[in-house]
Amino acid sequence: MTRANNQRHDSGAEASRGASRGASAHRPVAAAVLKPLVAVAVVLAAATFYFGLPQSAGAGQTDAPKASVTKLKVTEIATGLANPWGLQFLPDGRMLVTERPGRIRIVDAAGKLSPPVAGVPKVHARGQGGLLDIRLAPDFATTGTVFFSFSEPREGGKSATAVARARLMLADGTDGGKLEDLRIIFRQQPAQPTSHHYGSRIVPRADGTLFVTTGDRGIGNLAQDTAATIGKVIRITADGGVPADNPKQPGWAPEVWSMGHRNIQGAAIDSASGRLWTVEHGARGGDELNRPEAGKNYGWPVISYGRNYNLSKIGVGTGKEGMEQPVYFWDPSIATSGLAIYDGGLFPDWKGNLLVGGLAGAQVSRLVVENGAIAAEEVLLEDRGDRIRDVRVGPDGAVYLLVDEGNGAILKLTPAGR
Ligand SMILES: [Ca+2]
Repeated sequence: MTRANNQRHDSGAEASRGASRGASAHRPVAAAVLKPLVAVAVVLAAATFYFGLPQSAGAGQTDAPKASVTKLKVTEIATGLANPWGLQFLPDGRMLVTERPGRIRIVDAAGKLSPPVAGVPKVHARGQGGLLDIRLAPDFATTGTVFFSFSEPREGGKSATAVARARLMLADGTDGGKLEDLRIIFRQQPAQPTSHHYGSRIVPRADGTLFVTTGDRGIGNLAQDTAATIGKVIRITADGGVPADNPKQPGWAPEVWSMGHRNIQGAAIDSASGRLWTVEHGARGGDELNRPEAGKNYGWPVISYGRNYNLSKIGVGTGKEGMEQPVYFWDPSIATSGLAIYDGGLFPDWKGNLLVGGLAGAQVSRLVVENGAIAAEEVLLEDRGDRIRDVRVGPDGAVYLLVDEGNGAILKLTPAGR
């Protein structure tokens, strides 16, 4: 999302000022109340500018020391993809790539695009909506099962995030293959008239269940509505059921794993620890890295390090009892997108590092994790101006990136000289 979009879509703070859920995100506040609030906010913002971050930002929670510089070779291996969103390697080395308008392509090592895979359902391809992430099931080799997320058209022009599973029938040659036995296994509730903040990433776990990340649909308070599957991390079985060990807090929708998220477009499991990491778009200066745990509340829109675009405070500030702090946040925002945890062999120094794509930031942020905190950061590719939508580690250990444009591309990162 661009900074302009961020601005247009930032309705969380308004919704948090005592407004009733979902109904009054844009309710005007009486000028008599607003003026002193704005004045206080401007003073606070100025104080922050001069005296640094609010005290509750822990050491290493933002602006980490610079990591060592990596000399990279960047190769454009495919072009002609329309707003590519999710990338997944097939066992044969080819790539499945979603295009947001509603197509899945198979891309070979030479960068050749297949015709669209047949059988993709109709998607709500408006605003930030459309076809989103795609993942292979852990048993893909024997079942051909794939999962994909999309903005599903609902009644009355509304839409919501959904996840489908299907069997991918791969044909020989240049044919794109087709999806069979398609079933929707997750339907976000309730549907909304907006066309933004859909999330979403799918992360299959070794136990056969899936994490699905969602967004707040631009209505921040729904992220705190425990019955809504909006602004949440969701965990479901491969058939769409509820895993027996989901947190199931009182009043929570049974699929909810964690709550209080704004718009999670990056998620990955660290194979060493088995822990889930996510990145989410914040408001201005509030993009977050989290490690969501079962049954916890990550605070949006009650707490945030971001500010509204008029610099006023969001919710109650940066911290509150019972709400989790982000592991790390970006100020200024980079508009976080895909997340990968490096586990390849081509960059031995990157083992276990988090690689976070940035859209508006037009970069990849390499984060060095030590004892669960961020010890150092390197900004990669900041001289190119590419909006990075997804980040994947290939079977060859190279890092593959999707560039979000109407004529989008796949980039491959390898060490310089290799
Ligand atoms: Ca948060």
